[in-house]
Amino acid sequence: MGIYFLLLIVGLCWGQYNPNTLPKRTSIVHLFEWRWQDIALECERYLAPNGFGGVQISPPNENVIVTDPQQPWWERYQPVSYKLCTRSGNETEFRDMVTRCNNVGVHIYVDAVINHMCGANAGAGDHATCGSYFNAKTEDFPAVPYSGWDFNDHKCKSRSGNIENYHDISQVRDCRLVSLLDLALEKDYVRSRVAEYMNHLIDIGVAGFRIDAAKHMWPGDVKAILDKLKDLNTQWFPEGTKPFIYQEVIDLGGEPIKGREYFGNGRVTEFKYSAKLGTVIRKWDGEKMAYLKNWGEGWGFVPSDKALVFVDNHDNQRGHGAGGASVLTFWGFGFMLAHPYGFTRVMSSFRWPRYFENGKDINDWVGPPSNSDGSIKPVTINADTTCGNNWVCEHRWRQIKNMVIFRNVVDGEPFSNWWDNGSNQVAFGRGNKGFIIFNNDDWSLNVSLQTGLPAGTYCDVISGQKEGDFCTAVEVHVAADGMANFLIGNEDEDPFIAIHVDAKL
Ligand code: QV4
Ligand code: CA
Repeated sequence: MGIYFLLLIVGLCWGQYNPNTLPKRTSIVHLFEWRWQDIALECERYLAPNGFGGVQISPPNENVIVTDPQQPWWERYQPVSYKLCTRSGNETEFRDMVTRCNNVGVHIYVDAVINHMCGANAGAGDHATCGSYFNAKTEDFPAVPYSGWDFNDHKCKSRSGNIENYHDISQVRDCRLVSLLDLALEKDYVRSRVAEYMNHLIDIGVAGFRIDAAKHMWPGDVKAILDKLKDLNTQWFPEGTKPFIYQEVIDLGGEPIKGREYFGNGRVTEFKYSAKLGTVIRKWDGEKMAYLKNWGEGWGFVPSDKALVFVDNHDNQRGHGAGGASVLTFWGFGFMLAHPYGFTRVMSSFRWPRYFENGKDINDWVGPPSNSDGSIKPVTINADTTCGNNWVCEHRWRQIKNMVIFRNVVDGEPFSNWWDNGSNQVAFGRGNKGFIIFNNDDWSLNVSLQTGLPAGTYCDVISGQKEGDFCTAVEVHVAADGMANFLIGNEDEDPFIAIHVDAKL
């Protein structure tokens, strides 16, 4: 009885840490603000062929329409109901996207905004993406339905009703985050409305959820909601598969609320990861890449199997949330995708007209590329495979796409053959499947190292790639004893080289 009981318990709790991607699919991409029909197309034409495991989508539930400023990206973090209609599309388009992406093995992860409804100052009327009536002042959301009884007003002890002190854990959970009406998640009625919404998405075929603002919910309340969730749709997932759960808990240290409080529910976003990687690669605070030898738990991060990691996210690209200052965009992708720590998420964003005043981008609110009627512009694909209409499509940059593939190829291989020059030239391998080397010093790198790889000619997947029987750029020759020579000028466009066994001639 013992072993079976243990397996049952492990089986019951193990699921929500597992990203539910197909085997050897080790990353997801955040297609921030993309329309559902464009995501469906991208799954079929690009993400499946290039080994992406899934897509994090913007919140799919009805949100308030903010007019001052004009439809900011963050209006989607102000729910009005759980109806599936937003500027990204309606329920039919949502269902089509999930089906088509699942059918090519690219799974869908929903940004679930379940801590709150819209801002207290959002007014009353039907200015919402599905036309539902609501009244923020009376806390009336008939399209759910929620009424004043379903919010935390009586529980919050702060003067303004908003969170004023992040050192008071009750305020952080029971008061309003920037005035967003805070749901009373201890009530079974509210938990049931939220679970209904998430189960509707599970029925359609989604693989998991980003839990927005998880720090602002009591871990036990989140657990009570998750315990109401169904297993995933067996049309695409094995019987008994639990939804993948990753909770947004910004914990850079210094606050009483810690990421580890949420481990019972699933993974957490490890914000220390992108903040620290940014300082190391920028050589701030005396940091240097040689210190990355014990990267991961050695740096005080959560355990690897509890971490969702990223280099930048939709908030800190804009100075919202935390970790913004040191966050870098491109360099970090290479290191993150090569290193075994955590489950990785790649950010894919849109351009907006940045306008800095006193060091702050006052255009940080600007929403996705859109037409005069407010509809979001389609993602057009140029002849050179880049995106048009001001979609950045970082996930299509050769270096990033190739490192997503690198991570798939080396999946399961140990971190090995570390080398550093005591400064900012470092290298490491992944067993006998891959090897990467960086030069972040102000002088060139010229060194022969043990790669752990089988002998042969490898195409560097950063400066180019393997096409047919040729390398389009730098080649690396690995000798019979696994040794190879690396030359990286510090002026090189991308001062790092990555090779793996699927890029071997
Ligand atoms: C403003 C004032 C308030 C005032 C209020 C009412 O700031 O003090 O009380 O007016 O007068 C938008 C505006 C914000 C405004 C608020 C309510 O930016 O100025 O308050 O609306 O009208 C996103 C944006 C927020 C945005 C919010 C709702 O980042 O700027 O607020 O959406 O539209 C913490 C949390 C963390 C959170 C992070 C941003 O711990 O969980 O802050 N990150 C997640 C999401 C983030 C989202 C939310 C949470 C809220 O990643 O994108 O906030 O769902 O660190
Ligand atoms: Ca709350």
